[in-house]
Amino acid sequence: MREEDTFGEWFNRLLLEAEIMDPRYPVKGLCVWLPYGMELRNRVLSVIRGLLQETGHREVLFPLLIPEDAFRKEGEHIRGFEDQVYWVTRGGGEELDVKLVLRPTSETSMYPMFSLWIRSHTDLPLKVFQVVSVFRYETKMTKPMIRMREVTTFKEAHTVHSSREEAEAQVREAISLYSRFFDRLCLPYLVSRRPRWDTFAGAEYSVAFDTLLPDGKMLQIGTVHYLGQNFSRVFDIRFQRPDGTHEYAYQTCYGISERVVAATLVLHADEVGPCLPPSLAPIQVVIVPIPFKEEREPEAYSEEVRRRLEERGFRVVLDRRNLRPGNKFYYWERRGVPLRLEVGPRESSSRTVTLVRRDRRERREVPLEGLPEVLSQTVREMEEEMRERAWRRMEERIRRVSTLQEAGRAAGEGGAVRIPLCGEECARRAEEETGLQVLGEELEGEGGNCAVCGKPGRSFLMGKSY
Ligand code: P5A
Repeated sequence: MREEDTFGEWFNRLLLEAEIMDPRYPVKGLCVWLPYGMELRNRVLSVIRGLLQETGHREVLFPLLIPEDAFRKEGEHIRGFEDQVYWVTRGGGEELDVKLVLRPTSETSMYPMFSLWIRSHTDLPLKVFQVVSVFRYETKMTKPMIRMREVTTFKEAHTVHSSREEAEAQVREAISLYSRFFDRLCLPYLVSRRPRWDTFAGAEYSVAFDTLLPDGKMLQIGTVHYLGQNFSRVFDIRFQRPDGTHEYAYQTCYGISERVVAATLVLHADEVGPCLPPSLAPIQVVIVPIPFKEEREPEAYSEEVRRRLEERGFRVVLDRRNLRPGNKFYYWERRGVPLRLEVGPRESSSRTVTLVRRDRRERREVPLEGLPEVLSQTVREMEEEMRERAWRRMEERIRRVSTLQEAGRAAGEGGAVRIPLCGEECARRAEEETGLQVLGEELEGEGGNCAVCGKPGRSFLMGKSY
């Protein structure tokens, strides 16, 4: 999968065949979530909701439309988003007095309200999140889930604090929370601080998570931004300290989108289709009855297996359609169902099942007695292995290099590099000379001599990216 269009075609086909998303909607950059895809989306959502709620974030829902004056308040923010917004200028036949933007993200929709809510240090910290659609008029080539014009599953958190230290501690909490989230999706990631030119519009600094896709390009799967007082000054978000003085608040925000679903699908896929991490899979186990010659399928026994597993909370389908078992295997593999149980006359008479893991396709006979325990254990082992395998594959393709020539060569072979650079000026030079992108400075990384000027440097990530 070297050519970009090949990856794109493959991914579109995977989404359609797995019945996750239909990319054929007649507006560029907009797609339809299909029922099975929605179930997957909702499971992913419940993981992130759980993590946010456990760490004290409360869910809110702000309007989709933002009045022009609020949108234009923060200078950097407008410069970053101006070219990407959709405007609503008419209601029916009338021109609107106040033009409205469809939110490209919600800072300018939320922060005027924060200014009304926050009075005192006792109102802080404020930690909220919402799951909404945002609209961005993307000009690069759009791709289902990866670059949408309607991002349908934007999970954005916004926090407000009474000191810089507390807000920066929140940045670290967000990084840890997202790390745990990606671990649950069995996704490998690299964390780096973005260079100034790639910082979120209006932020002091941005930390991003990237993962490596099979075509050798990096995909940003989440970002955490320290906003400092940039927005609180323009939106007048002030609080009274215990000593009676007033101060502008310190803010952070962080977000992820359906890109994380795309990454989960492609990083655990083989030539047939995806393999979903079993704890997230809408269907965890498919039972396929295997009829023997003229005998009828072991109907009662298959039912019994299904009932036993459902009672123990597994999401199970018993596929009794009139199709050959081989066709059924293929059908469910394309949908990423992680576990398959084959039940034939032999299994029926010995009261066992044949268990097949989607990722390894190895077969194993398991007694019905104790099957739920074996499956729970298998789910844990399988996720651990999927996570490790994906990490290994990514790390193998991220080479540590010390010169720009080596960086160019490694990226040409379909990967990314860690390279020592001394700062942003040399990072710019490195981009110009290699045609690659500097993703950012690793938060934890080994230094070396700057590949551009030779001074002591820190570890930067470079590669091609979406
Ligand atoms: C953080 C949340 C923000 O918008 N405001 C609120 C901040 N950050 S961001 O980096 O611009 O976006 C967060 C993540 O959303 C994903 N993303 C997209 N996914 C699909 N299609 C798009 N067009 C798109 N744009 C951004 C990225 O993963 C990004 O890190």
